[in-house]
Amino acid sequence: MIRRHTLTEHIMQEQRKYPGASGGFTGLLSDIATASKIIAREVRQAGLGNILGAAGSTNVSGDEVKKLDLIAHEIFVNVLERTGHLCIMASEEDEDPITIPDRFPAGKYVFVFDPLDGSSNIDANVSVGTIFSIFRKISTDERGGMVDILQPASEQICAGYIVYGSSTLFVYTVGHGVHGFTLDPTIGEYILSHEDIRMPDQGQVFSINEGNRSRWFDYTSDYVDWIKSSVPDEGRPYTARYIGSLVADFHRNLLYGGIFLYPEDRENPNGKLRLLYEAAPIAFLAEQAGGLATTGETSIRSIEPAELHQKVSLIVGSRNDVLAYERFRRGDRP
Ligand code: P6P
Repeated sequence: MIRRHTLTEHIMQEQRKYPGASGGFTGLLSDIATASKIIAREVRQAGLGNILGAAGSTNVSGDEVKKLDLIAHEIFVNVLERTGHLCIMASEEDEDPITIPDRFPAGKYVFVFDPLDGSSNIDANVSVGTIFSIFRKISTDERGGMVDILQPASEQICAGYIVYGSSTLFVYTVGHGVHGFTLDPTIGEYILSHEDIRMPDQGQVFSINEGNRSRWFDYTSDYVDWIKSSVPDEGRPYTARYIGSLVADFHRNLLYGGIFLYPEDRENPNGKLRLLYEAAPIAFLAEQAGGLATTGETSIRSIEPAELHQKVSLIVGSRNDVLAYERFRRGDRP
């Protein structure tokens, strides 16, 4: 039997590259993996309990909150607040930063996350996912504060997502490539299944919600019309794929190549997606896999957030595809 790397072994191997490492970061990633396994169980059984459907509330961004959103949020907070690796957290599901209770030790890392992205798809059993970023604490305060959260996307030391789909996949980067691990539920371990993922320089898939067309600026409409008539070198035209779950749409394009676009429009001048816990981690992963992630004008990873739930336009995917959109954005036409 060929025994494959587990996520834990992979993290320990990464840790050995830093002789002075205390093991705290390794512990944090293991905690994230533990929380994700619990969430995977809840997502798998969602149709059986009464946790489908709306929780009767909306989050700070005005999105309807589903019960599983809250469950996933609470699982991450409960698992991560007590192990002494974090100084503070921030979640899509909480308007304010989440402090580490005094009864637990504080650590040197910051955890920013979207506990269950794509939740509007939950009731239809479509893939959803967790997206996360990790920063180092930069303040002198033991318990951390907003200054530790509002760091430039370029300061991320780790980014990743877990996609709860036909299988549960943990994908992460610490700046040495992008690696994917599939959960083997029979042993409760994530097993290396996608080592050093590389995004093709050009894809044949474009992902955008064409239901928003009436709101688009001309450069976006012109780009979409062009991409629909465009035939890449392989001679097959681009195909449209849009799941409405960022993690699922991005993961497909990461493996196959392609472009995902959620640009600014007349109603959303800053786009819809949130910088800190959606666009920034996805951008780190895309760049580590050889792709690009921009607003259409500037690199996502160059942006310094001004507020916790700040929105940003996101154009992410294969290098040549993103560059083509940027040409339309600045007024060039092929
Ligand atoms: P729309 C899910 O709510 C989300 O934040 C992302 O996962 C997804 O890419 C996007 O919004 C979908 O938005 O407006 O197309 O439904």
